[in-house]
Amino acid sequence: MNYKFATKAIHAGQEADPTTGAVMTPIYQTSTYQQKAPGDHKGYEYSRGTNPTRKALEDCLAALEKGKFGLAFSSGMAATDCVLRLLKPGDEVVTGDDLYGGSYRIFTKVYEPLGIVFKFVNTSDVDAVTAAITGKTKLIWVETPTNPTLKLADIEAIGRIAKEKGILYAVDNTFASPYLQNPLDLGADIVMHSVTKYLGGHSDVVMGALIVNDEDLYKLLWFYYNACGGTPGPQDSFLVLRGIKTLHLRMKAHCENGRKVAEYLKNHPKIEKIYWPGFEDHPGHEVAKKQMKDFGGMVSIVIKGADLAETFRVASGFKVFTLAESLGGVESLINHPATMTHGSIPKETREKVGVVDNLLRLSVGIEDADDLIADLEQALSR
Ligand code: P1T
Repeated sequence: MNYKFATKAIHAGQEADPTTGAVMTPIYQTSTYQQKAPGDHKGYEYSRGTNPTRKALEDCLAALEKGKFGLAFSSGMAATDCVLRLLKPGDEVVTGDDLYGGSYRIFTKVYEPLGIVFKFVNTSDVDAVTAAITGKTKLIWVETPTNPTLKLADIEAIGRIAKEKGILYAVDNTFASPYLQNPLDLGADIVMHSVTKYLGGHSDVVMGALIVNDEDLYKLLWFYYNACGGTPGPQDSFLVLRGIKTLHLRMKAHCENGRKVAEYLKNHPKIEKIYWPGFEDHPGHEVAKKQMKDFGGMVSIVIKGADLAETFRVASGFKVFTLAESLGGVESLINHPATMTHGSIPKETREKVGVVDNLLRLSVGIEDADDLIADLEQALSR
C-alpha cells in the first residue's frame, strides 16, 4: 500500500468484513477454526499461530514501519524474547548502556546464564559499537531514543556496520513510534515495539511487535512466535487497531506538548539537568533531526540537590500527571526510573549513565499544555 502515514494508520490491513460488510475489523473471539478435512481450511488453524483480528493489526504495523511482515506479541518483552531465541550459547550481542530495565533484565538474568554474552556500550558512539564487535557478534540491539536518558543512536551509521559485518540488527523503536522514525528504512533488519506505549496509546493494553522485511527471517521468528506462544488475543488486537487510527494525531500533540514542557523546565531553578533531544545542546540533536520527524513526548529531569526522599515527595505531588510506570498514553505519567522501571539495574551500573536517584521521567500526554505546566510548577515548588 503506497499511501501516506495517516491513511495507512486508518486503513492498512483493514478491509470491510467480507461476510457482513462491518467497517471495523471484527474481534474474532475464537481459539480454533473448522477444517473440512484435515489441512483443508481457510488459512486459519489455531489462534496461537494466526487470528484474523491479530493479522489485520500485524499488517497495519508492517505498513506503518514500511516493512513486509509484522508479528504481534503478548508484550514488548515477549517480542524481545523471540529475537533472543535466535541466539546460541557463545554468541555475542552488542547493545546500549541505557536501556529499558526489563530489556537489561532479560539480557543479564535470562539469556546471560544460557551462555549469551552481552556488551553494553554507548550506542551514541558508533566507534564504541564497532569496537565491541567480534567474530562472535550475532546481534546488535539498539534503543533510540533511550529509556530513560533519551540518548540518540545513529540508526543508519550502525546499520552500515551491521551490514558490512553480516550481523543481525534490531532497533527498539518504542520511544519514537513509527510516526517519528522508521528503522527498516535506515538499515535495521528488525524493528521492535512495546505496543503498550504510543501504538496502543491509551494505557489499556500490554503488547509487543516485531516488523521485518526479510521473508526467511520472518519465517524463523514466526516459528518461535508460534512454538513458544507469546501471542496476544483478539480483544487486545482490536484495541490496538483502534488506538493506531489516531497515532499521527496523538504523536503531533505529544511532540507539541513535549516541547512546551521541556522549554518550561529548561531554566527552572529546581532542575539540575534536563534530557530532551529537541534542545540544540542535546548531544544527539543533529542525529534526532536527521532520523526523526520530531522530538517526541518524553522528557527526563534531574531535581537539583534532591535526595531520594525529596525526589519521592516531588514525584508524589502531581495532580494531572499520574505517578506510574509506562509511557506513550494520552495521559501524562511521571516515573521514578531508579526504583520503578529500571529497578532491576544495579545502582552503580545505572548511575554511570545518569539514572540517578533524583531523576524523574515524564511521559508528556496530550492534555492542555497549560495545565501540565501548572502541575509541574506546583509539584516542583513543594
Ligand atoms: O512492557 P512491555 O510491553 O513488555 O515492553 C517492554 C519495553 C521494551 N522496550 C522499551 C523501550 C520499553 O520502554 C518497554 C517498557 N517500558 C516501560 C514499561 C516503561 O515504563 O519504561
